[in-house]
Amino acid sequence: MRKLLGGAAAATLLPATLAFADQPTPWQTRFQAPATGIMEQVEWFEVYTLWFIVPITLLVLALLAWCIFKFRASANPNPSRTSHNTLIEVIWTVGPVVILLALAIPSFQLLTAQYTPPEEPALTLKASANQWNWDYEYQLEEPLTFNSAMLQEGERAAAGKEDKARYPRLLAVNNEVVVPVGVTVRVLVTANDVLHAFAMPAFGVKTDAVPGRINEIWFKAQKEGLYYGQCSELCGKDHAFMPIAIRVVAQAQYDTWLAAARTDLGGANRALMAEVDTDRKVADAGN
Ligand SMILES: [Cu+2]
Repeated sequence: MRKLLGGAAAATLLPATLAFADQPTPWQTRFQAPATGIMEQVEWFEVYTLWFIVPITLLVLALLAWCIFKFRASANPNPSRTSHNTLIEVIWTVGPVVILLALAIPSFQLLTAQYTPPEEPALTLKASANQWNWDYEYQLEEPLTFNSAMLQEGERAAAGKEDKARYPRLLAVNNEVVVPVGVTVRVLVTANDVLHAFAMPAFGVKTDAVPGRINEIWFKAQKEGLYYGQCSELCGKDHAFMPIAIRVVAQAQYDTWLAAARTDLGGANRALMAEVDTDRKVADAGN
């Protein structure tokens, strides 16, 4: 049911071209298309909550308008002295309790799910925030570490990232995080200097990056693509310029990239880009 609602909402609200890359679009008012089951649930819960918020707001507005009109001084010069009404007092006590329960139960279920990976994560990444870039560490037998910073306009040509639709200004980075599709990934988030936050809207994850402390989140990306997020805690003058980019690829592509990245990260990234961006052009042409 939740998946159905989430999927239907995503299909109607987002153009098909976003199937590959998830990033904010101009004048966007809704969420980015969900790429994880958690984000589908977040989207479902948001719509579910609106079914309470909108009618309550309209009811209160209508009651206010009715009272203002009907009981105005000119129409109602002698106000009633009524001060109690048992029935209405029971209704306005029990009603909100029922509404709060209906909101709290799915809310706590979702919160629990967000902190409970469905299985032991196959891959653990450490993301350490700096003013104003990210250090990533793949916690493998032989760890892989690299820094990821916002792509400068002057670096586009050398990096082969001239396509601004795929590598948007202020969101594209020099070195993307690469993870395999359909795999549960644990992310340990911390910071080296001040408070930052790791946020990836399409995955439904966001957590503070706190110096001296590790916060754990997880995601399981269900579709391949290039996903963008940003630091979401005001961390200084370049807070707006420390994006997060995660490339979700097939397991085989990930394995190839990982093997190559150990010796030549730039080369591994370019090879992977050439492969997935070509696939994408072919798919676009076919549409
Ligand atoms: Cu930051």
